[in-house]
Amino acid sequence: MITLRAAELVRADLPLVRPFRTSFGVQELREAVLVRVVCDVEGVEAEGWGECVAGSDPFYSAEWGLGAWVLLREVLLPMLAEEPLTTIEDTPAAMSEVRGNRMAKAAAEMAITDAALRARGVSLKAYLGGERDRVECGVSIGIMDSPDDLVAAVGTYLGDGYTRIKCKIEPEADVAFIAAVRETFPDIALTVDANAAYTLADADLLARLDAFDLDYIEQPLAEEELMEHAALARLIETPICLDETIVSAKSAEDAIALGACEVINIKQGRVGGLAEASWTHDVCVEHEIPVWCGGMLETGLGRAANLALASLPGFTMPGDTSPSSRYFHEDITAPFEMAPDGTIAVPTGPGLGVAPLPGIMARVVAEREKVEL
Ligand code: OSB
Ligand code: MG
Repeated sequence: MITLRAAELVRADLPLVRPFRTSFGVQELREAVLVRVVCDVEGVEAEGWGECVAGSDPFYSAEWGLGAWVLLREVLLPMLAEEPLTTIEDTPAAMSEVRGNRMAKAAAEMAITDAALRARGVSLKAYLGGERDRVECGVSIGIMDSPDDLVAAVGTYLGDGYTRIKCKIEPEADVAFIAAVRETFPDIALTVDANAAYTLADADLLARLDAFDLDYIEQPLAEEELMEHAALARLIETPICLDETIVSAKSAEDAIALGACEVINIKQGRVGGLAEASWTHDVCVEHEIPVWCGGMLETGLGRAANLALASLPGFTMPGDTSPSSRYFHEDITAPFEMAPDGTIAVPTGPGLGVAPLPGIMARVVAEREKVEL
């Protein structure tokens, strides 16, 4: 039995080492909404932390940090405290009355999972059935001012050891930019992410990317456009990878059945938590769809969860699981570091295996609120 005894919301503001430009805006600050819980786990009191992946504004997804904060405070955390949970896996069902709001739910689930696993001395990797000890690191590069700037940035990241390069694209910053990268680096694993910046009417333009041997093009069209992605898949050779569209294991199943994607990016927050992420993984494995772990500029807390997830056997492509230094001068946990071979170790300690460092939190916490349960 897991009983939620206390909960607190914390916002940590971490400046990014460089601005991150995408087709949905420029981000310079990670405003991470964190959930801290104290649970009674079979008589043992344990603390747990979760991170909400939502951004500062509702431009990537309908959800955003401030909305998640209010929902966690007013609805989700009080709902989870109503009665004890029999097992960790009961957590999503205990919130199922609330429609959508998957990123907020995922943050609460992560905190409870962390607390319960800490009390039991089990790592998240072991709990999820992870197999890898180390995970390959890709990097997601924001839109640059010119093809030359992008080539320079790619060169720097390759020098650091990243094993896959993903470039954000948007109309006017696509074919010429990617042509320059491919010409300079003929053999690298290269992908692009459009964050829904195109429409099916752009199919001819997107087909020009076929010349660059991309592993995939990520989310070319809008979130809801399942049929249009399936149509686009018939017009271009580059495999389509879906990100925003995949909000559950069921939606992955539907997208695969329709031929809307050949690759899937799993983000635990986007699909509503770690349990749903592992079910989504299972669907992909069953259909032989390669998966990789997406990222949302998380702090070390969300990063730890992503690494544990990425250690599952179906995660066969390098994901956006970059080391702390790609994002922040100073992370809130002990920093995740990439080895020269371009891999990061999956945490093995109980729960997430990392926790916020009080000295750093004292500098970066912008807001804190106790939740009335
Ligand atoms: O589309 O994958 C995305 C960051 C924020 C929101 C959406 C996305 C991203 C990234 C960065 O691409 C991935 C990362 O390194 O965390
Ligand atoms: Mg994406």
